[in-house]
Amino acid sequence: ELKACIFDLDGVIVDTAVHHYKAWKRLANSLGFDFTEEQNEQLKGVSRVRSLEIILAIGNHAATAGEQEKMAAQKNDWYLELIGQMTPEDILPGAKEFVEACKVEGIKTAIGSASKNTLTILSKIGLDKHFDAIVDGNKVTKAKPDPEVFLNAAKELNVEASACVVFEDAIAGVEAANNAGMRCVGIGQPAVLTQANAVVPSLASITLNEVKYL
Ligand code: B16
Ligand code: MG
Repeated sequence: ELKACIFDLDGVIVDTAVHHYKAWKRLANSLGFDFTEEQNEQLKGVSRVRSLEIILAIGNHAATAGEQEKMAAQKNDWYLELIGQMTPEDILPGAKEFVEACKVEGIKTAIGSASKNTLTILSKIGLDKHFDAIVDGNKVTKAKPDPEVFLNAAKELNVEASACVVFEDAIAGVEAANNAGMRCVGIGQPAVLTQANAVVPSLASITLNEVKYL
């Protein structure tokens, strides 16, 4: 029986990937190397600290722990400038409608995101009051594919894992859902999100009724 839907934020509710990309590219360029949109795919669902490590490896750029901390903070400042421009129009197709349908049917909702900027983004797009629980990068210690973020969300909702469905756009996120013992709807391409129970291009392409029978 379906009791709760847990949504990843970036790539499921809102498309922030382009802003992450611009800020990381600006950092890479400031260090003297380039960072392509294709390479940016590797950062989806990955924490800020781990993203920086990946970028520094791409540029073959060594940095001390202190330097890395400053770089991550600089990237986040640039990222915050970019997401400061976001409005409710940046909500991905079908996302708000799907969350509202959950409410009508008595299905609980939560956000399960790696982002430490979750609350800022949700208030920018006007969805900060729409979820029963918000578990973000400030509340977890282990990154996806560890199931911690989704298990904590289920706990806050007081629902068992087997009654939850996760919505994820990243491979690591789908794995985290599997590791949590939850069903998972992939948002993206079936060839990429092979471990999901179903894959759709956006929340506009699936109904709550279909999710119940996954
Ligand atoms: P921040 P999600 C993830 O969010 C993003 O997909 C990933 O690209 C980003 O590096 C990570 O959040 C951390 O974000 O720098 O804002 O803390 O997909 O788990 O909602
Ligand atoms: Mg995501």
